[in-house]
Amino acid sequence: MLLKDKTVIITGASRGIGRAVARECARQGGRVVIGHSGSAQGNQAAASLIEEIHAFGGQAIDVPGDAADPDTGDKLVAGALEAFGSVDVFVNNAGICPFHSFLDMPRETYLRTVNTNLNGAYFAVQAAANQMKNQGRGGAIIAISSISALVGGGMQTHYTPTKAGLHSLMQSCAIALGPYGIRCNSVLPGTIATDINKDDLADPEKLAYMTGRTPLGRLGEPDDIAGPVVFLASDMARYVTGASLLVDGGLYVNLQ
Ligand code: NAD
Ligand code: RM4
Repeated sequence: MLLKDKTVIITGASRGIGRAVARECARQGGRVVIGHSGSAQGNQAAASLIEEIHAFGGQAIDVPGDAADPDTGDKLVAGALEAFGSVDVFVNNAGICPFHSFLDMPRETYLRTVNTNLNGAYFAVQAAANQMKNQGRGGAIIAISSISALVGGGMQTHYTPTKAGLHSLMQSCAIALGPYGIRCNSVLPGTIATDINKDDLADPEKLAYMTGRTPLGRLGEPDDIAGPVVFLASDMARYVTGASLLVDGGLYVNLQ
């Protein structure tokens, strides 16, 4: 029960990595706030996750809101306070990666990616941090950045800067929020099989290439990310701030 009595907000938590993180946080005793887009699919997926969490005796609510909207962070905090009375952990996970070549990148795709992955995240982190500061007992903020914060992708020129931006945001926020006992860290997943890369990895050559590059010999699963997030959220990581944790099966270091 590493997160007993902690309220944990997770954005983009209805599916993929966010869902696995939310489930594990609830298993660890956290009171979970499931952020999701508010689409019909999102509502349905959030409802099924709440059911799953209730089934093992956990606590969870959902709060819809577009991650790109600067007001969504305030809504998530308000929902957490209304249901559970505090915000102790904030996990910024919502993100998109519509793979596209650089020279003809549509402006709309670039702007939507940056707004969803980084600009909305900035204000959501700010909202959570202000609430943690007012509570006066610290907190933990975790950004789901990526291995792509450190390396490039020819079809990800709009995406990798957002992941580097989140990584950098956590480093700067670790300094800005350290005096309040609020720790800020990022998790850098490698390639995890989810909806975000389903089409990309449908190409058997790409799939074989990504798997072959990974020393542990397989792509990641959403559950592989949950443990590291719980660790950083928990008091076991009480002296860890401004850090980043690669969770990539060894993909990053595999030069030769
Ligand atoms: P996913 O597509 O399964 O999940 C993305 C989540 O973000 C979904 O719940 C989706 O509803 C939500 N989301 C997207 N746009 C949103 C919006 N405008 N408003 C609210 N919610 C929105 O993919 P995933 O792999 O689980 O991705 C989660 C995070 O992990 C992303 O930030 C992604 O960049 C990051 N990541 C993924 C991988 C990977 O290989 N899958 C690797 C590194 C980092
Ligand atoms: C990650 C990484 C993965 C890719 C996903 C979409 O950050 O680049 O390889 O599949 O994004």
